[in-house]
Amino acid sequence: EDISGRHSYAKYNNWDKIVAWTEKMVNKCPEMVSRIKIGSTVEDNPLYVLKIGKDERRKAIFMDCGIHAREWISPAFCQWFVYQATKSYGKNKIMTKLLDRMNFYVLPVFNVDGYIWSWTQNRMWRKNRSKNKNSSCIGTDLNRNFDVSWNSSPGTNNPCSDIYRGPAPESEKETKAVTDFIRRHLKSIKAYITFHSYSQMLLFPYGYTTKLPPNYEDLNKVAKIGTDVISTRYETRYIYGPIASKIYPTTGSSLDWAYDLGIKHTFAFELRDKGKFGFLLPESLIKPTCKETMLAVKFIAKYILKH
Ligand code: ING
Ligand code: ZN
Repeated sequence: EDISGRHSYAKYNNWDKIVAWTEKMVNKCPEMVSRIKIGSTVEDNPLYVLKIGKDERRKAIFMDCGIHAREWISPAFCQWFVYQATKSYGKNKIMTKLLDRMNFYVLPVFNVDGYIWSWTQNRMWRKNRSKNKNSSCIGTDLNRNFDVSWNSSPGTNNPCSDIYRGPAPESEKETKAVTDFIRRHLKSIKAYITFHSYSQMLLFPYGYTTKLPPNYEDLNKVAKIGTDVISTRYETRYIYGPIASKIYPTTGSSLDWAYDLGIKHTFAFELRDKGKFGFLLPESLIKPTCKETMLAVKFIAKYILKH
């Protein structure tokens, strides 16, 4: 990988560049962007959330990217989102209205240690980098580590598995930092959106049961329109629906956890593509992917503002 050169929205940026970028965004737009350190990782890297918005407003949306190390398009989207939001404030009517009335909390890289590992040692790494007792295998899958039906899936208790749930719910510093932050801001957070790749799907609860969530009709409608909106730009086809039936059953995911905590609108994007390049999505596809995804995120935000 090319680790020289400047930060670019059309390239994948390593962790050092992303940290420098967070500082740059704050310095460029101090009245609109602030950086909150919500915790640190196993390897003592900082976990930064960028807060975008004018001040403590009634509503907020929490978004995270890069919970899985190898899904590089995901942090790329969070960076794009922050850039577009700040750039179009005062120019684009919808974005101006959104930022005047709500805050976005954006965690551009959730799994920082894993992300660094995927740049330096193993491009296909997924989990975090914590050591496991009685095993030489490394890492917990942060998206199986949340306190929701954590116990119920035997397939996730092997430390050598890519979907290892960890020794206890919220055992991982990264998970704990995020859940503590969300709990502290629960009154304002009206939507939770998490970005993965790949498969081109817009998913919502549940993963741990095939039961439908109470506001299924609502979530389904938003997801349907969201995927329609995505297709308007480059005709990219997304499917939508509950995790358990559209992709596979999962326990301990951030999406179900946030939903059961009381955030009634929670969505997971599986960004491009459908497997041709998979996790190795070429840099030439970063901008198109971000642009079409932005349309859906804006739609969801508008919906949250109205309801
Ligand atoms: N897929 C997700 C995974 O953790 C997912 C799917 C998303 C499950 C949201 C539950 C909640 O398996 C990838 N590609 O990581
Ligand atoms: Zn993922």
